[in-house]
Amino acid sequence: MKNILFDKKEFIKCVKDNVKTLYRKTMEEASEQEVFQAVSYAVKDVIIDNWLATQQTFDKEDPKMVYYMSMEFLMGRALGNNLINLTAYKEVKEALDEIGFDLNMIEDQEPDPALGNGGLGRLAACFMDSLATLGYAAYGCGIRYRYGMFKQKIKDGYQVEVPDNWLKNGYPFELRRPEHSFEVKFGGYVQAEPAENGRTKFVQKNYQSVLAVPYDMPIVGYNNNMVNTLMIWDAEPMECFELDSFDKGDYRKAVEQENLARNLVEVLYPNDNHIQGKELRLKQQYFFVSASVQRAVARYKKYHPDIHKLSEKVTIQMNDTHPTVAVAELMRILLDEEGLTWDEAWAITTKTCAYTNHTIMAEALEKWPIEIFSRLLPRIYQIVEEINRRFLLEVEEEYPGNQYKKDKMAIIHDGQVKMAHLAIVAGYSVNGVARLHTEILKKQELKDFYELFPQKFNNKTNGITQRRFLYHGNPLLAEWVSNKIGNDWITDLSHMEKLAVYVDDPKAQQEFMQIKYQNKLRLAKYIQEHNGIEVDPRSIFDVQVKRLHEYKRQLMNILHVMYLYNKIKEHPDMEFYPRTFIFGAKAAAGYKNAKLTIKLINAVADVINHDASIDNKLKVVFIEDYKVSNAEWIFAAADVSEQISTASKEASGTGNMKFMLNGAATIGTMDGANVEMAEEVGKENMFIFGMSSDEVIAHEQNRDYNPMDIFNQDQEIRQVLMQLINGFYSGNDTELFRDLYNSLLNTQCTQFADTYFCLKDFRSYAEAQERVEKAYRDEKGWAKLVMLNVAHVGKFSSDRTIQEYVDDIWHLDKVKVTVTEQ
Ligand code: HBZ
Repeated sequence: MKNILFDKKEFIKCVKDNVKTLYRKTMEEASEQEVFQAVSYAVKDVIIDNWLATQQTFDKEDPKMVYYMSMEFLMGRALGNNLINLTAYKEVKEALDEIGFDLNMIEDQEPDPALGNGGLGRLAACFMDSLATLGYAAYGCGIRYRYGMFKQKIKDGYQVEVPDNWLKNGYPFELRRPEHSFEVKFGGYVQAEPAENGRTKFVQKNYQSVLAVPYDMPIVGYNNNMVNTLMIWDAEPMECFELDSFDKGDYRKAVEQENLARNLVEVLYPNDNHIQGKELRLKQQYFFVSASVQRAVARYKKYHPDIHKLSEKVTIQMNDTHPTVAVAELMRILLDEEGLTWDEAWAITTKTCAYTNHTIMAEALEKWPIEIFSRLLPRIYQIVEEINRRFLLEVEEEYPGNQYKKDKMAIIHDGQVKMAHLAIVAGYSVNGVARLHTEILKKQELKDFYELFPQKFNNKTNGITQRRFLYHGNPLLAEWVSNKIGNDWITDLSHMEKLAVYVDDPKAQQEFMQIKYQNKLRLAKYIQEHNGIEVDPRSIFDVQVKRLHEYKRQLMNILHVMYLYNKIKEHPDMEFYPRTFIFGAKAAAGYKNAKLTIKLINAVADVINHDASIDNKLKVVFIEDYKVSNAEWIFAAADVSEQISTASKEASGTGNMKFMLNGAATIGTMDGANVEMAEEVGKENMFIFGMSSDEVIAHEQNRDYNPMDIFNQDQEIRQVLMQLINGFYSGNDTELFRDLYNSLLNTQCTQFADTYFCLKDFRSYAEAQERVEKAYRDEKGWAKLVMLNVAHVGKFSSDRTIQEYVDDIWHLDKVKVTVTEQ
């Protein structure tokens, strides 16, 4: 397709004009940040025409739309990605080169919009990219947090959290849309009043409210003119205070409303797979959900007279339970504003809302105390109570007299509102994010619900977008792949299969490994600049980057590094292929053991990296502030990908797929999507170790695991553990790592010792690492292995995942956008 939208000369002129009008400067005078802004506005100009055309096509063709509701969208930088998807990256790079600017430098000026924690938020971002690329009408609905995920500094080995003021220079890709603002009400009480139709209507009184104002961000599809919208909501005080007459002139209340608006969207909660249960968090949830549902209904009504057919044009996907109040909010609108009966409203809601579960970790299951819930959302609470009452009648009918079942399945029980139960009862689809995960949901966590509603349950194995994580992040490999098999992989990753014919070709192998080496050089330079550590690009780059969580077992990884160090010290002449262990991870601010693990990794790095006697055989690097932008470089440079969660705990993982796409070999457990990766590439082309999920679950149920047995029998493990409490890595401060030691060996108040089986899996892990080393020594064999991984990565594109959501859950219509120059 000819790129009618991009003209080099015009583009340069536009950039220069932008610098002039935005900053009253010439290009020579402008700062790098100012040039970034000017370039981004020029790119936005190009996008705007497609965006308009897309909206016009929607208005004309009236396709069914998905509203993807998520508390988190971990978008990462937009400039480079937008250029890739506009198929204008090369041209813009050349244009900027001509006037003496380096596109990479300019891209580097963009803050990472980090409105998410980790996997769940990044998945939402990949889904937005795939929806636009596949030509489906979609709105992402989220919150415009003033402060996103904190920036991480490492001081004296400890994590320090620094606020992420990503909006401080203004964000060029967003568009404020005040004409689509909605009021959102909190608190007060509900009054029953007689309605005209003889029924009762419920009116919220004496409430506080804020104005939800959307900011739209363009989501550019790849080479198809399509531009979808991510709408993220800001909160502003209501202009005229909508106070009851009784409250008029109530200054205190007016100030409270202002404060509410300011606090609501102030900051993203930095917890991954963990719920804090803070009142403000529930306010955030209702705030963006209410505004989004109101907008969805308003848009539908603009074009359609019959609200009963809402589900033919609108579907709402709830990204985990965080937006689950959507079901009650939709009921509220249908009952109180549209005047429908309960049965009518319920029939619509249960055809419109669908739920994705992302975790089985108990501490991540959302439960709200009814005190908070009913005080903050009185009408919504009433509706949830009614949903619960009717649902329990259904349970009674199915299991007469079974009080135990009712207690277990109730939406409201023990003084709490259980959001997952609400999502399942009101949703038409419940999906897990990898096959193993979905099976565990069906057989264990959600067994009762699966028994009652088997038709609702389905699996959608996660995926990632190859446009960001290969095309943009690894341009050398992307070009190589295109040279070998053409460009089709960009929009259909299954084409990677065609690389299989090259895996034994010595020339192709050599090219492939040369590219990996170049990427390792690029990362080594980054590490030198950011960490001041010199690493050898010829060593094995062994990488674990992801959120820090005990179940992900960064601790087991670093314990293994300590074990290797002991071995090398004891046997200086043993064969050992040099390795660089690279970590990157943010820990939730209040998560003690996670933060202490970061300190331990840095402490071990400090000792090992300064020990000249080991001849640079081992290096340990902790990359500060792991985020989407540096992740792209890290994946590209990895030889070994650590996916070592305790089996059954990682719902899917998506980093695993990004490494595979970039030609790294996985060392991992049979957990999450690793299982399906092994199925695609063959177990023999991965380094699988550890207990199966069934074994883990059996130990948990039987409570028959005692790590002390291992400590007492395995002298090498014992030595490593003793080094946690003998000051070896802590300048003689024997207490510094005591909590980690205790977590591995002593039963904690609520949890058994070594909850995540680090010691149980240790030997098997160490043995798998020996296999990795042996395999790496065989250069040809290694090249073949990692090339096979790339060739079999096809399934793990988010394009495939989204197509499955469309086919099985959403049933969207494909849209084709044509642009005529306006
Ligand atoms: O969702 C992750 C899973 O751990 C991971 O296995 C999966 O691949 C990914 C995408 O499906 N879950 C999360 O990232 N969860 C959260 O970030 C989270 C954030 C806030 C919460 C609870 C969970 O309150």
